[in-house]
Amino acid sequence: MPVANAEIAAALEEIADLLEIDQANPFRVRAYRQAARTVGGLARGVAEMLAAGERLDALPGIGADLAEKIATLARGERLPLLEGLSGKTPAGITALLGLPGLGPKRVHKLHEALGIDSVTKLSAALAAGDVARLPGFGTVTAAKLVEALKHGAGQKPRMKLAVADEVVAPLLAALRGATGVARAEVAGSSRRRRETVGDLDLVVSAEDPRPVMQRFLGCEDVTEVLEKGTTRSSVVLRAARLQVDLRVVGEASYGAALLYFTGSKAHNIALRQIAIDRGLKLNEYGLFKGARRVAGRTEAEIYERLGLATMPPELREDEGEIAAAREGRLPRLVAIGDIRGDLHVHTDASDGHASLAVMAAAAQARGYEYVAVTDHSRRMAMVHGLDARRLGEQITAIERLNRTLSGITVLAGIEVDILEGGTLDLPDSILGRLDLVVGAIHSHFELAEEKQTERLLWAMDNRLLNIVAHPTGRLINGRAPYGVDMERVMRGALERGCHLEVNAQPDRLDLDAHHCRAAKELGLRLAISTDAHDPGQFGLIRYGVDQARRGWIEADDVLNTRPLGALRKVLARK
Ligand code: DGT
Ligand code: CA
Ligand code: CA
Repeated sequence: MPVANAEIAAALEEIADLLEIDQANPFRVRAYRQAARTVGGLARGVAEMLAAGERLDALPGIGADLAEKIATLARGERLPLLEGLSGKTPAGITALLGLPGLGPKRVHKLHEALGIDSVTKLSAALAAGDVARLPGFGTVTAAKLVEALKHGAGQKPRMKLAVADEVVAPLLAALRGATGVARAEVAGSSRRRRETVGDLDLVVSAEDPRPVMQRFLGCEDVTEVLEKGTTRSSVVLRAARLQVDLRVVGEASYGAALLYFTGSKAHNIALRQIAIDRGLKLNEYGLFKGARRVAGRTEAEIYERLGLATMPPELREDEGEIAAAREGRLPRLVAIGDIRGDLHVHTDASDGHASLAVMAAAAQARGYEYVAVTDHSRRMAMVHGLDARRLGEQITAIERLNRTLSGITVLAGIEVDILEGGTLDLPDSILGRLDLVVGAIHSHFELAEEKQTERLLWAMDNRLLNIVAHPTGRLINGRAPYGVDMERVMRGALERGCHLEVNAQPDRLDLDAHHCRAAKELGLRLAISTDAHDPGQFGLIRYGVDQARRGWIEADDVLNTRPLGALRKVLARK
């Protein structure tokens, strides 16, 4: 199976951590960290680049030795360096690095003096006062650590959904190919399309569980078997150390098992209560009246017996979906097929990797009716943001391109910087010539909430601004959202005829599902956009749609489900 870039980056990052704890040469540590960032930021898969005969040592900061190691990881092979280092260092110790005040030297010392090799042991030692007493630490350092641990520091970050998807597909393919397997699906948070997943839960139906279980445990990606049984097993996968749970059931229980392991836990508990109220019993084997199974083959028949309409996994969070299902008012969630165009796309005029024509062709190949080109504005100098002159040239180029195209319209737009005071980075004279203006914050993330909120409201006061891109600025596992009163921003947008974006980049997903739900309740329409930087990224729309679905969004709540004519009317901001 192709190894995901994120997995390779995680392995390189782990090497850097382990080298650091091992007190290796800092330059060597930095080289691995840099390489992890480089690989993590590539637009294409390393495996794919190697298959095309491209040289990895042509990448910035990657020499022959690193290129070789990256290629080994990309082939899914074990890396002796990593194995050697992990063998030397207890598994939990890397989680200690990066806690406030804990560099490699102190981690080393905690291990040597107090035998601390995990966050759990650190917590215990802190509670006992051992850390504060250790020379070179003291009460201040200890107090900071206690505070950080209280806020979830040191916990393994959850895997981004898009990375998990790359892992799921080949696993399911392997299981479906095993003897006797009738159905196989991923359940859990992955099926509910949460933005990150803690572990994977696979459900398989087979009358004889042995062949599929054997195939599962024998997957080349498995590095550790946590639990091994006839019908249930748990393993840890190699590079990203992701846990995967497998449950094998008979056909008659498949729907019940899928329902149970899809969750969420809160949804399950609510369903079980409804069953009890009807004198029934619900578990992962079926819905039972006494000893007789009355449903279990499919999820739908179980919901039906419980008096509920079947609902998509994205809604199953016990946040009102059960009442809605009972009363027949479940939303008809937006689907990928409803999307008629993308409203946030970059070209090589700024930081995209492909030309205007190539991006337009890719949008057309997806069957889109329109695509908006929205390169960065001049403030983003490091990515060659467009000034008024270059934007004028791009508008002309788009007009020319549109004359050669049929079936798709390229809209002229911009992702204009929202400056610190809320003004836009380009004059109205040029913005007014565009089909749409997307605005975004790329600086001064640290402003106080009141200021940041007003900055966005002022920006939206400009009648030329249509959509605020990635409205909170968060990066999943990377950067907290900036402080902003999103409810005020949403109300402000609604009053002004402005809109907010659901950015589909897997590390953004911004707005998130809860914001989507809040927007829907207000009646604020959203754009779901990929922010594509190359033609391959149009497919990321799925991730935006999935989060919107988790937020109960229907097609009509989305700007870019509209035909071009209707979209233009909305964008006119009359
Ligand atoms: P994750 O893995 O943290 O991203 O989240 P999930 O939702 O995949 O949770 P996980 O893997 O712990 O369990 C998978 C599903 O199994 C969960 O969504 C619902 C079900 N489940 C797990 N524990 C319980 C439980 O204690 N009670 C009930 N009713 N269901 C449970
Ligand atoms: Ca899970
Ligand atoms: Ca699980």
